[in-house]
Amino acid sequence: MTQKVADVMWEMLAKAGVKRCYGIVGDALNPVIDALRRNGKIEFIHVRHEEYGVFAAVADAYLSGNPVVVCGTAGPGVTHLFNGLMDARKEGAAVIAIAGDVETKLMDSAALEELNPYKFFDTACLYVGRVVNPEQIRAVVTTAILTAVVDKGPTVISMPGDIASANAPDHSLHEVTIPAPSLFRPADADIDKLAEMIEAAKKVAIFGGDGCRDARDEVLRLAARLKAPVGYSFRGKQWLEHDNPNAVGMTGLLGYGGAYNAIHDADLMLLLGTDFPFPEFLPGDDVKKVQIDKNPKHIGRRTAVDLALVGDIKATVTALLPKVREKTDSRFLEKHVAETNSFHELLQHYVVKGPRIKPIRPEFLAATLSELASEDAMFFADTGTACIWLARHVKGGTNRRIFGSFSWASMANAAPNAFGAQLAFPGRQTIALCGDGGFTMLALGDLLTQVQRKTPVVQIILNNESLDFVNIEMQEAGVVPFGVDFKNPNFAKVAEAMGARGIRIEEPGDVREGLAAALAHKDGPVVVDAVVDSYALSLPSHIPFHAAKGFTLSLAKQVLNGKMDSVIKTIERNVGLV
Ligand SMILES: Cc1ncc(C[n+]2csc(CCOP(=O)(O)OP(=O)(O)O)c2C)c(N)n1
Ligand SMILES: [Mg+2]
Repeated sequence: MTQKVADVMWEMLAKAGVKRCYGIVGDALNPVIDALRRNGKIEFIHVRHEEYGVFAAVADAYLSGNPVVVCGTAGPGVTHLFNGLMDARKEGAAVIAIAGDVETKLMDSAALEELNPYKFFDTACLYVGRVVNPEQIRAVVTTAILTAVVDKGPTVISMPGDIASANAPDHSLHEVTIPAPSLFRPADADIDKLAEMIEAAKKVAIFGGDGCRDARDEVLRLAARLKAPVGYSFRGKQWLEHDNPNAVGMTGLLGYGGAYNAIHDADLMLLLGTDFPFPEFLPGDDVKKVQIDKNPKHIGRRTAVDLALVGDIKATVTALLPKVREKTDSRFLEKHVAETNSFHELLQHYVVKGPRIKPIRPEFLAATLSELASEDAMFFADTGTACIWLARHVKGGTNRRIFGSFSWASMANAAPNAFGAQLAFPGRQTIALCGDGGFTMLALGDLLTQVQRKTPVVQIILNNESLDFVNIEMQEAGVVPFGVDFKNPNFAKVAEAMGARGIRIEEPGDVREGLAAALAHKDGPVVVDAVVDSYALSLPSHIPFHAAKGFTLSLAKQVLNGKMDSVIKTIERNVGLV
């Protein structure tokens, strides 16, 4: 049989390493899906909502390193992809969207389900190819694959049904070879400048992000040589925190440890592979700053820098190391590590007292989860308070992974992320810490997908009957919390009715046993309905002035003054929680 355009497309995608396509079928896509079925090398993951499929694909692609395909049919099915593609863009995941398109004879006539893919995807995607002639297929598919993989972000192939089912040109099927990551580092002259700045500084602090992913050893070696405390963004935590004697935690709204003070107290701050988006938590001009990133757009946009170096962290730090001398004075490092240790002790308060506090404290729940999970578990947090508990109470490790919508900050990412990760790494523990708002927004319907596939995903719902993170935000801003409360069903019963395992935990004494049972369940999805305390004060490590001004709660005000211990005492005394 003559190959159709869609046959060529799937064959090229399969040869480039695509193993899964998440999505929903429909009219314009029918010839595309028929070709996928004929091809047989790429598994079709039929989800109930296209957005769920994209969040799954984002985690799948980010964690596996392989490109992953999603699909939606013309118009409405395509628009459902959008939020997930924005997430892929921000989190740096190689996701290729096959967007169904109206037949070419109908284009630009406001036909049913017609959508202009160039206009629509412009904000989210790094490349949009609209195939209106079979001769385009090799060029468009090659560009979509290579751009997604090399530039790490979403691309789109917009495919009208009539073109998908047209005969492919004989010459069109080509293999796309995926290059290994190129070595990319600044010029020697710039590395020399950096070495001079380091030599001139007495106190150097490092702040790292996801760009340190492949450079953990080099960054730790540099930190050890410079006696530099190492702080990190949420995306940098999993690469830089564990087994690192120089680790000082995170700054920002989720912050903990000595990171904030370390970077403010330094003479020189090295920003390594981070686009940390909160300038108010970064020091001003009295601290010199050097930023290194392979993406020049990340440099200098959050804070002014004294030296900008474009290159990947591993290659740059490797070239730098022979040029820097060991620093001998370790007082700066010791001071901020000590501060970090005492902060960790404070964070233990609700963990230690947790077994006796009802409603359940999320700190206790998260810390117990971290303790019980396997050494190669993968954790995903919904945007919301789950991020706070994940950042502060879930311990990383060489083989553990921590992921979420950290840069795009969409709700409802965790369950689909964990689902995609489970498909990429079958049998490995994939744990989603979900908000009840997030779970009911997107994850509930596709629990059926997990049930049908018997996918062993552990979903733990922080059942606080509130959009709690926004509740906290509103109080910070000095406005009366409004529109944040809602009522929930018993999620364990709902899960059981849908065919999943359901576990409800109301008593603090049942937390350990309930979580252990959930983690041991391998025969399909499990939903843990954990009834937790709402407005469990998030206790930021440091709050900038403009947020501080509006704080209305006296407890929160004390936190701003760094008196977390007295906050805990106040809660003990006034609220009688413990
Ligand atoms: C799609 C989307 N809608 C709204 C928001 C704003 N937002 C951020 S966190 C949050 C609350 C999340 O509530 P829930 O999932 O219940 O988690 P909780 O904070 O209560 O643990 C909201 C509404 C968002 N980030 N994304
Ligand atoms: Mg909630």
